[in-house]
Amino acid sequence: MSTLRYLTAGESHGKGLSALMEGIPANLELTAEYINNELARRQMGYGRGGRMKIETDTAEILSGIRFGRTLGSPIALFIENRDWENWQEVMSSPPPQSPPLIKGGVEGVVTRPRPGHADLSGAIKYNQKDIRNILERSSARETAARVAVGSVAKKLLEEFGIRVFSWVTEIGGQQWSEVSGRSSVYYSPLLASRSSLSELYEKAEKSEVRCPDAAATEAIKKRIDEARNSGDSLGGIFEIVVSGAPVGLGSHVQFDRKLNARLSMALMSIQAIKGVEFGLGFEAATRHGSEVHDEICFRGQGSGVKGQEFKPPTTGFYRKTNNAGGIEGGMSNGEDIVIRAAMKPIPTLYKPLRSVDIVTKEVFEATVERSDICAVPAASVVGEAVVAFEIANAVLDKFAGDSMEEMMKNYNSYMEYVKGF
Ligand code: EPS
Repeated sequence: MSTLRYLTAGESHGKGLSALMEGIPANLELTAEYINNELARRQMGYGRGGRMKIETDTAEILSGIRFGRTLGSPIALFIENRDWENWQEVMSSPPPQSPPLIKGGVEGVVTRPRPGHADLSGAIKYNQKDIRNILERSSARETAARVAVGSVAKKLLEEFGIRVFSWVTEIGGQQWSEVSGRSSVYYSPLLASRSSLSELYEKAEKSEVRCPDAAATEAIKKRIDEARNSGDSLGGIFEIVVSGAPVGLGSHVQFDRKLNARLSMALMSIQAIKGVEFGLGFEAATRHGSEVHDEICFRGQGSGVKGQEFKPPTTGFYRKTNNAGGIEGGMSNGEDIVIRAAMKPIPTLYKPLRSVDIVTKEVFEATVERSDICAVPAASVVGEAVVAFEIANAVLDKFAGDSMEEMMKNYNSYMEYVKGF
C-alpha cells in the first residue's frame, strides 16, 4: 500500500540523473526554483571534493507541471551532470571505436575494487570485469535525484503545516557540544522549551557542517581538516525532526504500513548509512521501562502542546517527554518525529587500504585521485528528502485525494474529528 512512488535513473558520470514520481495530487503549486533550492542545499558542506565545484545541480521539469501547478500526472525531472562533458568517451552509450582492453590496472578500466564500496560484490553479481559498470550507479551522486523528489514531497507537506528539519549532531566523534549526554536536539537544553526548532534549523543552514552550534562547527571543521591531511575520511550522525505531523500516520495493523519501518528503509537506503534510531533509540535498551515510556497527559480540547511549533490541532492529549520519537505502534502520535541516522566514513580513501585486482588477482593498496572527505552535511539534506517522501506518502495514504482541494477537505474533516476525541 503506497500512494506515492518514485524511481531514479542515472550514472554518476553519465549524461544526468532522472527521477519519475507518481501520486502527487493535482493543483500543488510547484516551481523549478523550489526544487533547485533543495538541490543547492545538498551540494554544500565542508569536506566535499572537487566534483561539487563542477556541478551546479538544477532540475529540468519534463512533465507533470503546467503553469506552476501539478497536474496529477507523473512528474519527470532531469538533472544534468556537467561533468559528463569530461566523461563522454568513457561513458559512451554506443560501443567505442576501440574499447579499452580489460587488463588488470589498465587506465580507463577499473579492475581494483575499493574496500567498503559496492565494487567487488557488484562486479561478481553482475558479471562485470570493469568495475566502472558498478560504481557509476552505486555512487551517492544518485542522491541528487532523491533530493529533487523529496522537494516535491516537502512542498506538499508544507500545505499541511508539516515541516522537516535536519542538522548534524556529530562528525568523526566530535559531538554538538551544547548537548549534554546523547547528541540530539531533543535533549538539548536549547530546546528544553521546544520553542525554537526553526531557529535551530536556521543556525544549521548557516553552518558549514550543518551544526547549529558555532563552536561545535569549528571543532568539526578541524576534525575534517585533520582527516584530509592524513588522507582519511569521516562519518557522523545527523538528526531529522518532523514537526506538525498529525496523529495516526502509518498503522499498527501490518508490518509494511508501520511508519517507523518505512522511514527506516528510506534512511537506510541512502548510500553509507549504517544505522537509524528513533527518539531515545539504542539508549532505550539500557533503561528500565519506567524511564523510557512517555506518560500521557491531557490539557483540554484542541490546545496542542505549549511551545511546540507547527503543531496540528490535537485531541488535547500529549506526552510530557518524547522518548518514543513521535511514533508508537508504527503510528505517529502527534509529537515531533525525531530520527537519527549514522553514516560511515566515505570508503574512497587517499590513504591506501589493501585489496585484490579482480583480473590479475594481484594484491594492491587502493588509491584514489578525487573524493569527498566527509559528506555528512549533504547526507542530512538527503535524509530530509527521503523522510519528507515517506511522510508525504503516509499523508496521502491517510487523506487520499486526486486534487489538493480534495485532500485538504479530508485532512480538515479528520482534524475536526480528532479535536473532539
Ligand atoms: C562519489 C564520488 C565523488 C562525489 C560524488 C559521490 O564524485 P567523483 O567520483 O565524480 O569525484 O563528489 O558525489 C556527487 C557527485 C554528488 O553529487 O554528491 C561517490 O563515489 O559516491
